[in-house]
Amino acid sequence: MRIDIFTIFPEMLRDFAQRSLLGKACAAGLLETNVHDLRSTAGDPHRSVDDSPYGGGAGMVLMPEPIFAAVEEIEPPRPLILLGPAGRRFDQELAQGLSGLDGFSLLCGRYEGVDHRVREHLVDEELSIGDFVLAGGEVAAMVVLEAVARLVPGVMGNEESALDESFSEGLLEYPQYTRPAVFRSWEVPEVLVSGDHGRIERWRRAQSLARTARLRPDLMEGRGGLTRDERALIEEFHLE
Ligand code: JCQ
Repeated sequence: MRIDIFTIFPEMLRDFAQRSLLGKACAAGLLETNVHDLRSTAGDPHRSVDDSPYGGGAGMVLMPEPIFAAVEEIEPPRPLILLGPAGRRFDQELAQGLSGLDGFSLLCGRYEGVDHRVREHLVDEELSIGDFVLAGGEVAAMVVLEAVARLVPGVMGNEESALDESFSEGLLEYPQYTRPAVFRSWEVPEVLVSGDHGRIERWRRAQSLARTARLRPDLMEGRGGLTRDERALIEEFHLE
């Protein structure tokens, strides 16, 4: 998979893409990330990428020329996605969709915004990572990059873990524990040290269901609520 990123802070994204899981995926040839500096296509000696808004007002707007020039020079993989608060909300389903493509590209907006002609005539889609305003789209691009890359076949060490995780099913994870079995007098639940794998599976399922119903009723609603069997499972472990 190839992912191209356009930004005025290329070092931020290059550094991020080289680390941890992403770095390993790139080194293994499963993923190619190309980070492009929007300043390199600025037309003036000062490498300007922003200017004040027509009609007045505070702040600066990213100019169209350097962005169009950078994108047209490379013809990066499509869709070209603009990260910004006006976009469709990025979620696990969108991450799944993007992970199935041969590639896509990310454009990081900055300042008070991007010249609207970029949105109308260059970009394919705008995505938002949530209802808050960032100084720029770089952190949002990192979020998309990481969420998608870990779903690309072969990227995660354990092939099961990316899909097995309950979020793809609309559920929260069950509680996890590791050694020691007793920490400051707090014990690991007995079922997890019982060796009864059928009961462990049912306990985990019951925990995921009960935690989702209690902590994320919106997610529970999204999957159509609890079935009779699921309610019974929760009761079996006294989780209500
Ligand atoms: C991304 N949620 C919030 C800020 C304008 C495209 O234009 C702009 C982009 C940004 C940076 O992105 C965000 C964001 N998801 O603020 C202003």
